[in-house]
Amino acid sequence: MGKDVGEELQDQGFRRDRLKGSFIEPSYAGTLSFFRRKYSRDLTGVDLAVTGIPLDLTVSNRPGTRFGPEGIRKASAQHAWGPIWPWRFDPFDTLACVDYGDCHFDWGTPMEIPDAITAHIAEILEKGAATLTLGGDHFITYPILRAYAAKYGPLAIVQFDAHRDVEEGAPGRLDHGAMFTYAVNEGLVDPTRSVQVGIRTCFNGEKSHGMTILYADDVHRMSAEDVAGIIREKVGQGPAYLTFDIDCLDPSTAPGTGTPVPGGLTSHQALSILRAMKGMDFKGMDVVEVSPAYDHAEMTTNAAAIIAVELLCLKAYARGAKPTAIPI
Ligand SMILES: [Mn+2]
Repeated sequence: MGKDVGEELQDQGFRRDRLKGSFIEPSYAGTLSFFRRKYSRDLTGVDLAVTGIPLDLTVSNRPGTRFGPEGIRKASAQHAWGPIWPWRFDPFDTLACVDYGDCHFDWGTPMEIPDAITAHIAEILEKGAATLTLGGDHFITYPILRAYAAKYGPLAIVQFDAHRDVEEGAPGRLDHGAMFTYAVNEGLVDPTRSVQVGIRTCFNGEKSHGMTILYADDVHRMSAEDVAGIIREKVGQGPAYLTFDIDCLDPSTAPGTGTPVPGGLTSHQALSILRAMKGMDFKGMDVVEVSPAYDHAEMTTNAAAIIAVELLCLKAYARGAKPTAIPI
């Protein structure tokens, strides 16, 4: 558990004076930054910036994901107290991390939004920090990948999702069901090294541009270690990006999303797979499609906050974080 450093560090969202470590602050009070990180645009010494992209203009069904970043930040407060179970370390002891705030764009000029997102992520990458992005609908991953591919070349994507998001569409359309077709066609994604996990829709035949598809039924029959083993083998050693659409989880676990599909993963399944992937180091990550208006009892924002911090545990582990000997 993090140390209670007293009143002087409450409202850590703007008062904390160090980039690392976790300190106790009431979960119901204070500035609701992501896991009580400092809100800052200063990336000096920062390993990873968390940023929100409050977009819901590209959805095919229910909107509301513009409230996703706010919801995930609020839910994260109750978990921001130190070592994460069962990793037994605090990822923020290893990763210098800030909450970079949100990407801003004009909702009245939607066709300009993709470039605004790419520029927002590129300005973070240029300063040497990685990103964990809170969506926003899933379209945001495409302009994010543009920024990442400009720096690293084509990336493998590991996509947790109910949908494959590979519909055909005229380039330039804003569509959260087609953007991985655009990303593959533009050479941002290496499909032969990419894996889609938890899929349970297939409108576009069986094609996923050569990506490996692990349907939800397969995942339910497999162990977490076997799923992680396939991901690890396919991705290999090249640069990789992880995108987690919260609708990969079953609606009984995560109802607060725009296009829910029954038959998905439990939180335990998803977290077990992520934990079995330890050792993999993703260049960037996102958690998308959280739509708080359809949530109940904050169960979806809560799941998203934990998935987000476990993604940071993956990154911290790859950077040498070690489990504490102290029981937690
Ligand atoms: Mn989806």
